[in-house]
Amino acid sequence: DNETDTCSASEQTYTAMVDGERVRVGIIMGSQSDWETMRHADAILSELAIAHEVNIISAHRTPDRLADYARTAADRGLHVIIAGAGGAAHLPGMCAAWTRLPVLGVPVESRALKGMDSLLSIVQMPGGVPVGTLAIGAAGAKNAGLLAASILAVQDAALAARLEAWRALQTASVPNTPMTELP
Ligand code: RP5
Repeated sequence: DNETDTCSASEQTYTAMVDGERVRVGIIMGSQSDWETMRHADAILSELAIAHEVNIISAHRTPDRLADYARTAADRGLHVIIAGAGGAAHLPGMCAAWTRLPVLGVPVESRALKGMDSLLSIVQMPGGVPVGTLAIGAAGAKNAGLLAASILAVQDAALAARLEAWRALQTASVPNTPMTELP
């Protein structure tokens, strides 16, 4: 682990600590327009008190930024990267090409093809460079956050307890029977 507060990559400076915690998860997205989807990953990580960073990185508009980010990610102390993109969504795959860290891909719902283009672009990685692909849209972003938490929880007992508590609350919130009369 890098012991300094920040780590300079060639182009950008990334903060290594948030609220005294080392940043373990990086959320990246191809465009500002992806935030509406990717905010659900950000929200779940915040809920589970997992220090994380959020950046806009486009595989085709900012290719050097991507290479820089992904190649330095492991040395900067990240454990998981969540990458969301839409359309010809090569961001997660290109990110995975530059790092050995687990990359979770979130297909953002595109206007033209409703995210089927994003899904197929992300999920169909040829054998050799994996991307763990989640569902299209908000559910996928939320589950990417939860999956990142599960991965980190393997080695972090306090986080494992928070994640189990989160799951227990979710279970408790499901009623046995449906409300048959709508308010
Ligand atoms: C992709 O193109 C982004 O991930 C985004 O989902 C999509 C559209 O981007 P904008 O035209 O809204 O910037 O690169």
